[in-house]
Amino acid sequence: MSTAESFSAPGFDLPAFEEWLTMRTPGQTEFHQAVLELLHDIEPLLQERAEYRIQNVMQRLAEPDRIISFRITWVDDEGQVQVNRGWRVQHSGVIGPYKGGIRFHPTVSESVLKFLAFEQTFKNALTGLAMGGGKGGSDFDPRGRSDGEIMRFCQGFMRELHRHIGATTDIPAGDINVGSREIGYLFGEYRRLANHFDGTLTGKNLEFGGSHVRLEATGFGLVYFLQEMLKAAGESLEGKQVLVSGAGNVALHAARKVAELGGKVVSLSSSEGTLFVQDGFGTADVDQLLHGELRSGAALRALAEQGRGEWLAKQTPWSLPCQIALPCATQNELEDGDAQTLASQGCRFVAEGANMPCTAAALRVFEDAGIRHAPGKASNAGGVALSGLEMHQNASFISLPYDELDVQLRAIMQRIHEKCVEHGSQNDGFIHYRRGANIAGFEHVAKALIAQGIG
Ligand code: NDP
Ligand code: 2IT
Repeated sequence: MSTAESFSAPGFDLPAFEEWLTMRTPGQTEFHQAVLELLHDIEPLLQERAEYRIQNVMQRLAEPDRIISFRITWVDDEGQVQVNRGWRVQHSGVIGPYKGGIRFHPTVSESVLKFLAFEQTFKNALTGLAMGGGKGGSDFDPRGRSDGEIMRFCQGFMRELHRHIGATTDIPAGDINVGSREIGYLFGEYRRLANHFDGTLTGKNLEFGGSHVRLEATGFGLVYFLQEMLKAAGESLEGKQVLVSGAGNVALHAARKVAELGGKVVSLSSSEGTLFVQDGFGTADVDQLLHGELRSGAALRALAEQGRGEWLAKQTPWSLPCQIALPCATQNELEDGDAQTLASQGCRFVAEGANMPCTAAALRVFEDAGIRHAPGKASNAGGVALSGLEMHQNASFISLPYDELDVQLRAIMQRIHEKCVEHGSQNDGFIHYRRGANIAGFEHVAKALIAQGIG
């Protein structure tokens, strides 16, 4: 079962591969989910092209290039020594240096980072920029931690990570609970340890090598992609009711752009509940959330206490009526029951701001209901695309103006949309975005992998 032969001739044996994957990486359910989602869409290619089977491309991609795991020790405000675990998963370096975010969250595990790094490889390929796929993080929970504790933790994390990264080796960035503050602390420690200043992290502040539009890029890029989806269906955002989940970087910038373009965002959420605003969040509401001191859940509750909307404690947004849903919080936040409710209430477009926010069963519901669904590897690629542009600027010691980068972001999202249409259009006119993105991303990575020989 573990030999390449099982998957090479005469055709690709999908059940055997699934068995191999689950036996080889027991319990890594998120990783299995991401691999199998891609695999189901590209199976016809594997059946058709003997080269992919002989080269054993799928098994090679189901095994990251390397995984670094390490202990982080740091001292909390009470003088107590704390211990956490950190990882960097360098999934594939065939189309460029490893590139992907860092996540700090108690749910972070090797499985979660492997799924994120796997997704990142194909997402980065879709951007058309020279970036391989990686992801890192820690099970550190920043909730309730002081600024000093966050700084010491970031420094402890970088004390180990610094020897594995570099501007042409591996370039981390932010993800859940890693924003500009954390990138600043991580970059400062990297710079001190490496004794040189370069673009080894992206998402930096503008004062030390950051790029305009990087902060906004994932959320704005998501909405640019959504606009293309709507255009392809002969529709527009104007007046549409939109559900957004999350209230972090991606969710708030997506909500800001939707509100700016005339759509009606009626929800934002956190792990504590949902804020429902019937007449829609205005740009001023979103700016208050973006620029306020409070974290997502507390900020939403504060808005509710000011009389802005209704706080639905412990609820997700998915029971509210909408035409468009933008899950922007975390993996598997939208389950099949939610998908059924969305479909029955008139939702027709789903674009993922988060990575893998919909369960496999939810995706089947969308497919059956004819809902147009964009996978994160296509629709949330704007963030890493801007990171790529930050790398370009750092490498040539320049800083491009905001408007120019915003135009480039839109153009990249439009090109990704075109790739999805090219590979995902069906005879009945339906665009299967997930299949399109998976085929386009896989073919790019597979070609580069094969061309570089075995090793
Ligand atoms: P943030 O930390 O800024 O915000 C995360 C938001 O999601 C918070 O509102 C948080 O609420 C909520 N959330 C986190 N975990 C859960 C959970 N288990 N259940 C419900 N809500 C939860 O992160 P980002 O906005 O940067 O990231 C959001 C998603 O977008 C992630 O999937 C990330 O991988 C993806 N992404 C991010 C990119 C980026 O550039 N930042 C690029 C592409 C994708 P609470 O505070 O209550 O936990
Ligand atoms: O999931 C993602 O694409 C990110 N968190 C952004 C990665 C990056 O390197 O900018």
